[in-house]
Amino acid sequence: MPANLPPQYKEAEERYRQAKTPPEKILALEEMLAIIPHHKGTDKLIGQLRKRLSQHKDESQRRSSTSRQADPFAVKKEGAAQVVLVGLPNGGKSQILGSLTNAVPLIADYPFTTRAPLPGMMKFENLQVQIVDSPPFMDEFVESGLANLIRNADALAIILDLTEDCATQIELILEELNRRRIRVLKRGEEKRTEIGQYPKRALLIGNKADLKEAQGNCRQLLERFSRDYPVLCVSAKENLNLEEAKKEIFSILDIVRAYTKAPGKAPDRNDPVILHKGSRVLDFASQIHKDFAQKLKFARIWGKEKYDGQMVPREYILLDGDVIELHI
Ligand SMILES: Nc1nc2c(ncn2[C@@H]2O[C@H](COP(=O)(O)OP(=O)(O)OP(=O)(O)O)[C@@H](O)[C@H]2O)c(=O)[nH]1
Ligand SMILES: [Mg+2]
Repeated sequence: MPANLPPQYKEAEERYRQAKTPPEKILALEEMLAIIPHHKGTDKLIGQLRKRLSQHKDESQRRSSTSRQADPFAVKKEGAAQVVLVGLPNGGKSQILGSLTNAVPLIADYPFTTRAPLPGMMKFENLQVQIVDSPPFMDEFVESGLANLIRNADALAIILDLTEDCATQIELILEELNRRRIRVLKRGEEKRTEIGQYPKRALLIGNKADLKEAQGNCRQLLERFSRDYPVLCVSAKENLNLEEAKKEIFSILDIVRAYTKAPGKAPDRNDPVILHKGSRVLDFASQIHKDFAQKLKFARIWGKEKYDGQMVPREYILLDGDVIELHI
């Protein structure tokens, strides 16, 4: 075996050794092939890896025609919402996942590092939001899986590399999304459901703001795009502006948090009822108990726009932070 293989190669090799299913083995082998330096000393090894890869692909195809494999791109939702990170190779998606959540992704300075989605949980105030790192666009191997992952997401964070022109990246990414019938909504645009279309809210995040060459691009990004989309510049590596990013992620989720309260007692602020923006007292009641909406006589509210304890009708539309006392 050639001695001068980079440590990332060894890590990928270890993942390959531990892989249990053909898709996992394929992903690890693809990683190894992407990392391995090409020179005379590695020709033979590359040949062996390629052969093994094609054997696993054959095996995987044979298996999937007989039994259903667990799809690595089907990420089970957890927490209040699922936000998928999308972008071009090397923008820092994995670094952002690593900085915002408890997940430990592979981060590296070569493109196409990430080959399969990886979820992590981000704490924001009293909520947990699932953030999912994804392989970059332009990776043919992940084509249909990636599209389905994004279509299924509650919202997107589009990660841009501030060391390069952002308008070009945005144009490319939006085009790739449109091609897959995923449309990024502009500020204030309603999320109307249309068959076969996938409208998504998205936050544009310019990353690597710690670098000198990022300054001009960050300014341009904010100037040109903040009218149409929520935008901000961060450094995932140096922890710049990440708290702001969490806030912005929450705000594109169109979520309101409301709290239950028993008469004469204080609400439990650690345990929000999570509802879509536009939900009514009625919807809140039926989340607490399926019979409550029907039985509800009246409700009292403690909130930003009401007097404490004011009675509100069943159709009252909730705001984030409202505390509700249900009377049945
Ligand atoms: N200076 C600086 N470098 C960063 C920052 N975020 C990521 N990087 C570097 O950029 C490179 C790519 O980071 P990744 O997180 O692997 O990028 P990615 O978008 O996941 O890449 P792919 O998986 O290939 O699509 C790595 O060398 C990171 O160390 C940042 O905020 N500042
Ligand atoms: Mg990555």
